[in-house]
Amino acid sequence: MKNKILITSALPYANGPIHLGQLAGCYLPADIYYRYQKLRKRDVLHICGTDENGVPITIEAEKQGKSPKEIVDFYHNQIQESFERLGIYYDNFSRTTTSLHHKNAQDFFKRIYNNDYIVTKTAKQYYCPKCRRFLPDRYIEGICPFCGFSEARGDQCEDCGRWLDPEELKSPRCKICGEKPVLKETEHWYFRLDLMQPKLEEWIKSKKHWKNNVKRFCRGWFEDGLKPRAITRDLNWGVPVPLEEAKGKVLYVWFDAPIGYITSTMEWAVKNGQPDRWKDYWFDDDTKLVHFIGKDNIVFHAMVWPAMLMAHGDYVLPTEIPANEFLNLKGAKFSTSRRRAVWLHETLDSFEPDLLRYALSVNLPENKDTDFDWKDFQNKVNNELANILGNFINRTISFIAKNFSSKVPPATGFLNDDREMLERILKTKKNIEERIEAFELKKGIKALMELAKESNRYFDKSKPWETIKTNRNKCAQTLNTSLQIVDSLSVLMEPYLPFSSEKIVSMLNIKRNDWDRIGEPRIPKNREIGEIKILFKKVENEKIRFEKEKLGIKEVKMPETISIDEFAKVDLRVARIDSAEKVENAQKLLKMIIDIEGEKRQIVAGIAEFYTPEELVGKTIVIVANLAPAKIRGVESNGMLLAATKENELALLTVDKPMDTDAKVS
Ligand code: B3M
Ligand code: ZN
Repeated sequence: MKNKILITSALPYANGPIHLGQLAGCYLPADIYYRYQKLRKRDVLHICGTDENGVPITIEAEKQGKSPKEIVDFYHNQIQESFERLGIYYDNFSRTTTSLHHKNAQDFFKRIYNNDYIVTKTAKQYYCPKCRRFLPDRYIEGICPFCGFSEARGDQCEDCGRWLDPEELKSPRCKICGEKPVLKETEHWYFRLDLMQPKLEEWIKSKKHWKNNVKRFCRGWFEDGLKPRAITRDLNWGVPVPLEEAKGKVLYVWFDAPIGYITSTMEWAVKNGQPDRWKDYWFDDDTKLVHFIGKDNIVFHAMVWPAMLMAHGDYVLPTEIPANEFLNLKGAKFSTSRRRAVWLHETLDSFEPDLLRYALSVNLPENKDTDFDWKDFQNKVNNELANILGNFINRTISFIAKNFSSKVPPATGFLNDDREMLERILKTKKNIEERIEAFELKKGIKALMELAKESNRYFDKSKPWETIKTNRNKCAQTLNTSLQIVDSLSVLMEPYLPFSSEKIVSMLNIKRNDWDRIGEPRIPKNREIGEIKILFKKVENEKIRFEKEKLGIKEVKMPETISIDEFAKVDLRVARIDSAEKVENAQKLLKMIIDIEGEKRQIVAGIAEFYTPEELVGKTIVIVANLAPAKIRGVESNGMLLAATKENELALLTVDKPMDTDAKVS
């Protein structure tokens, strides 16, 4: 096993607050992994910072009518603060606007330029005649040529994750004014990714255990063949290209950003009074370099960045890239720039950090996209965290407080059940170790919850509330064992639930146990335990309603029930539309002649905006046949057709297979 572990989390753009999608994608998993490695006493660093260059920032600045500097200063602070509140710990949290970073990025560029991996090319680039500017990256949007997503950006399609050249977009438009852009010549510097393909391919082949999403993505790229890519932009915000002849151009943000990992490590070393310490990580093959990212960053971390590192030559290459899929917001993607999200800082105003850490941990999108839903959050907190884990810890400590005057009862003799529980702890510990090392963090927290469930069963089975009266020795042993379990749980949960772990440690009134000693009974008898603290407060409906309303989600109220007899009063029938025509002077209405069991009837419906008369003829639909006839705009309607409706949408209910019109609907 490699001795040093350098963990990085993708540098979030300082163009908006952090949302839950980003947290589940990389920041929380990275923190869990880091905390675990710390508990194992490994030489580990967690490095991050805000990504403050490039178009994502300038676009936001323009949107808010502020300078890019104001934007990055504000969001850098906000992001850093909200990470701290959630207990996401970094050894250093930097930013890519520092002069050190600018220098590093420029030196990196010069090095690979001198190594002949960068060439210049004059190419046509989109220019907006109305805004009178070139349109790099996100300044242009259009339809993705690969997946058809209609809001693909000039540099990447958010939906399928591909790295795009702006010329590839279909129906391109200027993001600022919506105008159709024109192509104009400009000179740029290109990174010769094509030269790196053989070496990259061989390197990725050696990463057999990598996650499928990463391998699959790279394979697709190699099949298409790597091409030189422009790594400079016509923009006045970012790291200036360090060449005389490139005045007014900056480095593409995805070129400088990953170099930020190196800068942030350097900054850490300086802050710790050992300015050369960063080299121990970046120059030594004994470093396990782990990049936590979301799937939209795969191409940059698994292909472009390693290619840059190879072209440079001095640094270690990534060892692991545990890329997660997306946590979606009810089926669609979270988006910072589109401000469609549940924000971390707001969530922390309402809920304790560990509640959120738990709900996200058990729902991490490790192998497929998952959904965030407030009701589900409530269920997880109340039914799992509070009712299972919290309950076990609480009942143990309260029992001791009440029946043993808050003094740890002595171990009077371990019985089989007690021994079994101690073994279970060791098994769970091993399981969690394996799962976390394999980046299966969700399985780790589930294993912990299983142990908590088992512990509740043990408590129930031992019935201390009875033995306290009948066999005080046995009761003491049960509580002693339970408390040793609580002690172990407090260590095992630390990577996931650090705040609660801390609370338990203070309730137990003892220093946190070493990971390696988990499962060994160690709490001395008669030790006075500390004050009882509520670990997990249940989430009330009211709060969930409030959060849902913030997202514009109305609670669906199910109507009152009816009896089968009442339902049977409605005569639903299958009908065929024989003819249809518009109703004069009523734009929304169509008049139809329908056939029910050979009987012809006229019905009128407000569906003219959604169907043409021609489309309707021949359709087999469902109608309410026994509705009292009515006149609509003076035209008689004898029945009502059924349709699914929503704002601005309507779809007729038709039958799934051919059916004669003598069929009843039931
Ligand atoms: N800022 C993209 C993102 O926030 C980008 C990551 C950079 S990591 C070097 O998803
Ligand atoms: Zn796409």
